[in-house]
Amino acid sequence: MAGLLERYKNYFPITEKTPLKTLGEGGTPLVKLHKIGKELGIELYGKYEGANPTGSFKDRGMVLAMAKAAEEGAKAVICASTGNTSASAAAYAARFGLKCYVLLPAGKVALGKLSQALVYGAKVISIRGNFDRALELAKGASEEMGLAIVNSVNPYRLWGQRSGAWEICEELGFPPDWMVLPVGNAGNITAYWAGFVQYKNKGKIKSVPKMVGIQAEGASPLVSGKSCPNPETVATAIRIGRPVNGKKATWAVRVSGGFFSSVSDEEILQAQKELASKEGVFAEPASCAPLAGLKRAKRDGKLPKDIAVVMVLTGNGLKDPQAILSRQEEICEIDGDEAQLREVLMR
Ligand code: AN7
Repeated sequence: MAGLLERYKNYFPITEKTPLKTLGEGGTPLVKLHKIGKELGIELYGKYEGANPTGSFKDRGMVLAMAKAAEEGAKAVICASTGNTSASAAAYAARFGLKCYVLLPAGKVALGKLSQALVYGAKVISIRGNFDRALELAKGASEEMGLAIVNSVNPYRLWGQRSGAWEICEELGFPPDWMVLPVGNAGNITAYWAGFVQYKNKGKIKSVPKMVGIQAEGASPLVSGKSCPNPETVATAIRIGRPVNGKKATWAVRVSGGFFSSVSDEEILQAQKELASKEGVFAEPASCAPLAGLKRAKRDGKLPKDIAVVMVLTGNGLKDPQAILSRQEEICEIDGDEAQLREVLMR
């Protein structure tokens, strides 16, 4: 399958000099969630971004950011990350032949993501501090040392991530009524909105969905309107207190007629379990904040009936096995013995 850069050549700022490499990003499944949709009284879909090459939506933006960095002659890239950006940056840097530095909040990155950054050969630097501090350091170093920064302050990242919105319109044949995303640095929700607006301006769709952003209660600056100095949540991907794209995202949410809301860690983990056990779809905790948000909207009487809703399931559940195992009841263990097995199966 052609990569994103080939497929959307006419929609991206690509020149003859842009190297069109790919790892097969994009083209992810739009999964209809029959049971949960019925319970909520809506037509519900999940855009399963965990099917990207490094297991998250970051690959859509990273392929373009890395191609442009290579085109512009960069030798090395840098990013701060709660995990997924670092995994994606490390993989695409390897693919494009660039050196990669990643700054991670010490002890707060899911194991799958950390393993990825390491195996793809990035130089991993663990920062005793949170993501927001790591990003300040990365920005400073990028300016001082001339490294290309591949966080979502890089406009190509968000441009590439618009492709998720385009795929949804193409597959459904229409834009959804609501588009619901988990929000950390607020880049993806901004990118989706820009993607829908671009398609509307091209005459490909007639309307833009209401953009709905869900944050974790312990890291919800866009709900409270105040930055959050000590963000905390089980959804470490969105453990961010000062979203760099906060202003743009607030604008997008407002003009689209959507809203921001927050959900507790307990609701996030409950939604994760529900998505996996009722629909067979395993997404990491942050990715399940949208479902928790929809359930809350339903309880509060704010969810209209029969609307078409798409949630972006931003990252693969395998990224963070500890989120499951630390809550799992003890696993049934027996000897290699037929009688014992029979006894268990009859319970
Ligand atoms: C699974 O990797 O910020 O609101 O450094 O990994 O665009 O930040 C990750 C963010 C949602 C939030 N879901 O997206 C990083 C990082 C998952 C994520 C988000 C992230 P933005």
